[in-house]
Amino acid sequence: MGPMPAQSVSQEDTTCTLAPLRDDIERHLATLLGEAEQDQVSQAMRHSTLAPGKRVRPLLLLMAARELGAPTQPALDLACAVEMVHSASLVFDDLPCMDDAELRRGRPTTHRRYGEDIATLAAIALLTRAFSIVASTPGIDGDVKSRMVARLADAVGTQGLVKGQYKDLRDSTARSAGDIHTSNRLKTGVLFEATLDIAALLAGAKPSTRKQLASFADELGQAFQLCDDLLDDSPCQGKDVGKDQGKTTLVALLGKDAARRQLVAHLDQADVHLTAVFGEQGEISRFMRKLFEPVCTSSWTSHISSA
Ligand code: GRG
Repeated sequence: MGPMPAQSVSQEDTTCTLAPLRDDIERHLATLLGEAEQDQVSQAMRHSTLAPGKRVRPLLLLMAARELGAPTQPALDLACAVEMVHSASLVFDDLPCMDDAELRRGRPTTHRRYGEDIATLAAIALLTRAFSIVASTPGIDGDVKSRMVARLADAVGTQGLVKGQYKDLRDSTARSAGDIHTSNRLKTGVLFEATLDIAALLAGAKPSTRKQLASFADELGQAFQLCDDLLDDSPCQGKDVGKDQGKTTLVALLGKDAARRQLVAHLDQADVHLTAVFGEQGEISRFMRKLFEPVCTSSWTSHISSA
């Protein structure tokens, strides 16, 4: 396979057939983070969240909810809540005490634009707003909402993003492939898993469906992180280049070609779990193909298209 295009997982690639869903997400995020509040923290919340991200998590939630037959309006609230959690994690991740990044989603990072104090407050406010949205979404049974809140909290906490970030900050040199797998699962897979489980809970899906979706999320998380590592030295991703230097990533451990092969293997496995739930050629499978097409070998895309 030739070199990967710099814009390999760009907004255009991922959303050309999903424009209406993406528009719903953008509009609803803007409403939830309303212009009415003009203080610096609110501006910083909008700066980070309304910046052009790929919206992978909210799109997955909406597509899964739709395919599982869940109601649309609560799904949109929940999708935006998950994106706020993700956005908060990026603001924290970019802080000087963590990755010390200058650029995110093609814009100055939130602390570069508003200062570390405001960025920290904005990330905390995004996180608490997200939980408030989940807890107060109309049209969902109270017990189901509690389970969603717990699911999201667990994905953030000491067995989720926080642990993944800790391992990345303090434990990212001289790692084995197994350590990297764990770290990638915590940093990325667990939030995908919570995202899809929230859609499944909203739809009242059966345990076997939730299990398949959790396995899909794990494979997607591994593929996503491999993709991120492969693109670390690539400009035009809208974020700092070369942030993985000094870290043991799978790309550093195995080389780019083997890392790409692993990426394809994770995507193949991801599709097996998706197919078990939604059948062949479901909407999420097509989305996955678009999302990863530019970084994958043709064998993966033809495998999916002929499935
Ligand atoms: C309290 C929420 C919270 C987190 C604290 C800082 C931290 C712990 C975790 C950060 C973990 C982290 C940065 C994971 C990386 C996840 C990832 C793959 C980010 C890139 O996601 P994309 O490509 O980005 O979906 P866009 O910008 O398109 O949304």
